[in-house]
Amino acid sequence: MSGSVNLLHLSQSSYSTLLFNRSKFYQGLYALPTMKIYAFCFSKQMQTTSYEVVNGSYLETSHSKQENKTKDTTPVTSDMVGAFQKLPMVMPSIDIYYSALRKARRVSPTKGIANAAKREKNKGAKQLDALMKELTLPLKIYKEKFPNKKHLHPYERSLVELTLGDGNYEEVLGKVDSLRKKLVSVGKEHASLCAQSSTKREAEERLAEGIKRLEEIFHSDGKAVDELMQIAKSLRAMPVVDLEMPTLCLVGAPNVGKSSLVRILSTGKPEICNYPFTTRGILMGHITLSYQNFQVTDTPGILRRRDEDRNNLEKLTLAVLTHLPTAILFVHDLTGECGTSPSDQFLIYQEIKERFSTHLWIDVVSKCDLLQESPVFYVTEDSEADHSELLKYRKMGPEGAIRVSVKSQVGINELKSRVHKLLVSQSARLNIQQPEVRTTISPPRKTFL
Ligand SMILES: Nc1nc2c(ncn2[C@@H]2O[C@H](COP(=O)(O)OP(=O)(O)O)[C@@H](O)[C@H]2O)c(=O)[nH]1
Ligand SMILES: [Mg+2]
Repeated sequence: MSGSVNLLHLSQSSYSTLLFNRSKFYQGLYALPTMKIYAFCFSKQMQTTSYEVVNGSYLETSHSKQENKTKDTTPVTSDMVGAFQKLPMVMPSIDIYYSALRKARRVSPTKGIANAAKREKNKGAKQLDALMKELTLPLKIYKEKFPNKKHLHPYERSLVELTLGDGNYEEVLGKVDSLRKKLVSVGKEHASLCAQSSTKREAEERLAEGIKRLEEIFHSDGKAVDELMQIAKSLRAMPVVDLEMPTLCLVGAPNVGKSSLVRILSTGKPEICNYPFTTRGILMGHITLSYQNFQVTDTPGILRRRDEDRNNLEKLTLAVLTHLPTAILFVHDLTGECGTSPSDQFLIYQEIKERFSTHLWIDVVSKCDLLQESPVFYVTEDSEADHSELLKYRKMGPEGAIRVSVKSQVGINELKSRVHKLLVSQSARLNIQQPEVRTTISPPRKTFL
C-alpha cells in the first residue's frame, strides 16, 4: 500500500547527508530508527526568547513562570473530527538541537559590563538559558497542540489505537514532556551555576559543562521527539471523514464483492483511502444526487470470530459502524467463491445486524451470475444441522435481499434505486441542510444514480 507508515520499519533516506559534521550527536541519536526527511514548518513562537540574567545572577523568566499556569481547556470529548489535520509539524530532534545551539551561541553578554569575569559569566548564563529555552519551546508547543486522546472524537480515538497500539500515543507524549521538564531543570541549574562563577575561566568551563549536559540529555531522550514526528505523520495521513454527509458503508466477509459494488455505485472514480495500518487501501466513492453529496465506502471484510481475535482491519470496520453515522449495505456471497461459508456469513450477518440494529440497512446477494439452483455447501459445513432460517438464507440470503451481479449487471438498477432511497432517508435522519459549499474529501461529481 502506498503511503503507509510503519513505526517500527521506517524507510531509509538521504537524511544522513544533512547530518554531516554532526557525527557525535548523530551516532548516538540516529542509531534510532532511520527516517524519511520531512518538510517542517515552525511557528513564529519558536523564535521568541527572553533572557533575564541581570548583573550576573540568573532569574526565572516570565515565560517559565507562565508555564505552570497553562491549563487544558479542550472540551471533554469532541463531537468533531479533523483533529489529525491540526497536529503541529514536529521537527527532527537533531534539528531542534542544532538550531537551538546555533541561536544560543549567538547570544552576547549584556552591554556595559566592563569586568571580563563578570561579562563571561553573564554571557554563559544567558547562553545556557537560551539553549534550554530553545530546546524546550518546541516540546512545549507539541504538548499543547497534540490533543489528549480522551478529548478526541471516538472514531479518531479508535484510529489512534489501531494505528499506534493501545497507550503508545500517551506514552510518547509523556516522554516528550519528561524530556522538556528535565531540560528546564538542568538548564536552570547550570545557568545558575555559571552565573555564580568567580573567574572568567570558571565561567567558560561551566558554560561548556552546561552545554554538554543538555546535549547528553537530548542525545539520550530525544528519540521521543522523533517518535512523535512519526506519529504525527502517520495520523495526518489518515483519510478525513465528513460526519455530516450521509454515508453508505458496505459490509460483509472478505471477497464477497464489496469493492466491485462501491465502484459501480460511485459517481466517477472512487479514491483509495490508505489507513496506515491496512495493507490494502479502502475505496471511498462519492455519489451526487439532486445536488446532494453522499459517500459510499468500502470496509475491510469481517470474519466470524470473537472481538478479541479481530485484526485491525476488522476493528476499523467496527469503528466505522460504531462511531460514524452510516447506513449499511450488507453483501452476502452465496456462490461459494469468496472463501467464507454461507453459514459463517449468516452468523456474521446476525451479529452485525444485532449490534447495529438502528442503522438503515440494505441486503445484497452478490455474484448472482454464478449462483446455481441448489445452494452451496462447504465441506466443513454440516448440512444436517441447518435450521429453516439458515436453509432459507443459503438459497435467497436474508429476507428482502436484492440479487445483483456486477458482471451481468443483473439487479444493479434496482440496487441503485434502493441506495438512492436509503441515502435520502439517511439524510433526513441526520437532519442536515446541505450547505452550498462543503469541504469533502474530493469535489462532488456528476449525478448518475
Ligand atoms: N462472477 C462475478 N464475480 C464478481 C462479482 N463481483 C465481484 N466479483 C469478483 O469477486 C472477487 C472479489 O471481489 P471484491 O469486490 O474485491 O470483493 P471484496 O473483498 O468484498 O471487496 C473479485 O475477483 C471480483 O472480480 C460478480 O458480480 N460476479
Ligand atoms: Mg475490497
